[in-house]
Amino acid sequence: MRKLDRRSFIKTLGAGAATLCWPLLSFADDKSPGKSRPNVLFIAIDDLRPELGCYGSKHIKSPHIDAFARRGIAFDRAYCQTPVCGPSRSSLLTGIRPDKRTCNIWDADKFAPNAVTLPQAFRQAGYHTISNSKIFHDWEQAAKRSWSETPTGHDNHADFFDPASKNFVKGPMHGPFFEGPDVPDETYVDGQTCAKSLKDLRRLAKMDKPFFLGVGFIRPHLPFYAPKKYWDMYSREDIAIAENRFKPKNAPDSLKVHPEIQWYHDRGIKYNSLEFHTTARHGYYACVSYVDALVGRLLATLDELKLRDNTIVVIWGDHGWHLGEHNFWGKANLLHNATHAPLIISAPGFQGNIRTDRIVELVDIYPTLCELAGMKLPGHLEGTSMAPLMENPKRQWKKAAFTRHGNGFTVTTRDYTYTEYGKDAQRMLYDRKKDPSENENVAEAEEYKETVDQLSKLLDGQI
Ligand SMILES: [Ca+2]
Repeated sequence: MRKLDRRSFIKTLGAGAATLCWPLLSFADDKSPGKSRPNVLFIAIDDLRPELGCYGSKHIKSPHIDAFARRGIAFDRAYCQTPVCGPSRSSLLTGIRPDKRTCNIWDADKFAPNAVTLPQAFRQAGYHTISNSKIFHDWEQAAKRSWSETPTGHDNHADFFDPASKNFVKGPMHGPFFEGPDVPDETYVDGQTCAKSLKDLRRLAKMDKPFFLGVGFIRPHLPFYAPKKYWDMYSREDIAIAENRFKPKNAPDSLKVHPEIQWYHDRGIKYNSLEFHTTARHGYYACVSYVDALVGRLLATLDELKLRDNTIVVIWGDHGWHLGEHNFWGKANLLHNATHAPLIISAPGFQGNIRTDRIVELVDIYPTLCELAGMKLPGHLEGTSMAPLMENPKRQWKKAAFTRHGNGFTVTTRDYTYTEYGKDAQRMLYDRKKDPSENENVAEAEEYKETVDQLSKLLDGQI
């Protein structure tokens, strides 16, 4: 058999799965008038890992997202295609996987300059499309063709409002890594994004065509800035820190921590000290609860306007995050915590309060939304519509997800995370069934030789 490159293989894999499911689906009439199509509320939460009440985390206060999950389907095994904000979004929003040429490209214009983007496809289908704050990371040309109105940017996400924070400035863009002043929600950019989105919803509800409203929340992305009341939802002494504050045993040199948190001032707290771990977790959790409250307002307004029954709602994170596991803070690596993302979808006509443990990828969101809205799928898409899985969450589905970062290629299966790094052939295998925290790389262990061989072939598209 000719050895396909990874990208061709993955495309083939996706097409195969789609063919398998196609006859079971019912499509809306593609020529139906625009207003008969469902609206889309597309909520991106930056750097949110699947550590929420609805994902089984009892220590996190996320009541609004949890309530939303009870009305939709939660995907327990959703994976990004690259664990960095801009490239992940470029892939998701164009429906194209990162290849060697594009894997670290932040700018959707350079990633796939001619691709019909997800919002563009909806715009072409008669939707009014709006982007508030961070949907694309960089988007000048993509924005022109994707959105019906000029998008609001996300440049002021690091502004600080605690007067004390001016004493902890590390650079022109970087103040302290956390603050929690007693200010209204609208002081920070996410509160403003929410307020504008609520106004937009009221305006869109009166339009004679359906809408695609993209709402991008910046938090819990660094810096951990949230109003005091969200910090107060947690007691510092109750915050449990990561137990595995060490690099995985036998990890290759290619596995590196991303330094992002150290770009910000540490406020005198020693990096990776116990106090640092506790404080940083507290800040992340406060930001999650802040954004959760804003999500609650969006959904309450959707209900008030009686739009929920005709609106697809998607909540997604662009990748995972390390909260001190392995003494890592951030993304940009190929361990499970960095590639595993939250994804919850509710759609008219689909049962709520269900979840699936089948493997899906963020590149699947584009075809899914097109199908749920009864639109034709653009031919360039490399993901697979999850609509059949939403109908039957236990059906047979993808056996693996694929992620790239730099020269690293990762395949994630139900039980394993396997990575190969470039020409120097460094590799990592984590047996997540035995070692869910990924504390020991067993790629070179004799007992895993056969597993490595199989996963390597899977990565190369040979099986
Ligand atoms: Ca991000």
